[in-house]
Amino acid sequence: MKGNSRLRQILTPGLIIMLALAFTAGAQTYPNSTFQPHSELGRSIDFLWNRLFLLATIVFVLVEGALIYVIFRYRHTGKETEKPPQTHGHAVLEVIWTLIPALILLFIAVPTVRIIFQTQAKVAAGALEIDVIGHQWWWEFRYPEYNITTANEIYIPVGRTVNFKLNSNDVNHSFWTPELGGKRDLIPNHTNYIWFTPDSTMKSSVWNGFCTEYCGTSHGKMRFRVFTVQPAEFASWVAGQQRPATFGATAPAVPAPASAPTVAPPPSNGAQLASLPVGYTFPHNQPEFAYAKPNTPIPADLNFTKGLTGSAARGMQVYSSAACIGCHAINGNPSSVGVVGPNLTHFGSRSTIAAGNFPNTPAYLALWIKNARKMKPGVIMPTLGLNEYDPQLKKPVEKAMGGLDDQQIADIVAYLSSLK
Ligand code: HEC
Ligand SMILES: [Cu+2]
Repeated sequence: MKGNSRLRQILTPGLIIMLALAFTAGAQTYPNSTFQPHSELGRSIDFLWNRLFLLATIVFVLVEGALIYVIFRYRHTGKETEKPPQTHGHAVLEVIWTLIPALILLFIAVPTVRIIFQTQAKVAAGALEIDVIGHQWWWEFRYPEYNITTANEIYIPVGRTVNFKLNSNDVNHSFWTPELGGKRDLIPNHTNYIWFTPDSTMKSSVWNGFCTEYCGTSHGKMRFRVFTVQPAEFASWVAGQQRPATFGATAPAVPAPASAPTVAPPPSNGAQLASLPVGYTFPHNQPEFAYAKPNTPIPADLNFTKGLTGSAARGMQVYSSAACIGCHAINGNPSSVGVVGPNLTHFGSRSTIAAGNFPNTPAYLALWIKNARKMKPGVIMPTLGLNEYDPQLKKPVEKAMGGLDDQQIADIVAYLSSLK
């Protein structure tokens, strides 16, 4: 009797917690969840997971149930008068407990092997190829079919199979978009592929992507975004990306012409920045899912002069004679042909800075250019703000090292933001 009520004491709350978990699990959509897949690849893996989980649950309940039953049913009561019958070898039992695991393994192995072959198969003809190149700690994306190079954000049309060709520029990385499918490693000197088809019934959406293979200091900040858009939206995005940079292929004279676009002055300090509304929407003015917004704090000691207005025309001059051009390419700006950092040709059309870490607004961009190494530890991009402390060189940036004052940075911000 005493044993039974103690059992109830343990089981009742346990059951309530399990039921509560089961109900809440279905009640909400979680960011970065693999349980609502939006491609055939995601669904295959989800199916396999469900199958294994179901079988494992059945085994668990049967085994633990039998165990608990036997423990209580045959517990030592002190009233036993003689030893129970002793069994040595039991052919039927032996056969049963060999057969059951064999059957379970069969139920696991058949779909597993089938899905391994399915997910490793070569992609069908007609897929959209996207070359993915991992860098510490950002993503380069190339569309050979359209001759486009971009970074950290991919656009793919719903309903068309995409074949990602995975390579790395430095160390191992891994490509993963939890809600669409994945993951697969990017290995130096070795090409991997992963392909899937975003569901054709999907409305235009944005998904988070991650590096899931530790690759150094800022591995956790190596994110990307996938925009699944309608075919017509994709076509217009492609057309936009194929054009050279929209702002001034030839450098205009300083001071800037009246028509030069300007940006609102970046605010003065981190606290103010954090409270700014995140000023971008996508796709095409549809609000984004809240969870796809970057949420990376700004270093508290990184400030920017109040009330500056940038000039894109001046900014192009400053940019084109600064260190930037050695690392960044802007198609249409003949002096900017570097390949160390992300291609900036259409930087103004991206929603984030620095591999999904900060919203692409003038305020964040100004701080990024001023001290990228404070915003994202370890990056190759140097600290460029005059008198800013470079955490890697462990000294402040001087004029002779190419240090830029806040007005020059505001001008570059105006220039880069105009590159839609
Ligand atoms: C030594 C090479 C180097 C120099 C010089 C350099 N950058 Fe960078 N830049 C990088 C790298 C690498 C990244 C990617 C960092 C990351 O996200 O991890 C980057 C990222 C950026 C980004 C974010 C791009 C994106 O899509 O997320 C911008 C904007 C940028 N740099 C602007 C500039 C400007 C403006 C200058 C000059 C004032 C400059 N960079 C100088 C290497 C460089
Ligand atoms: Cu990584």
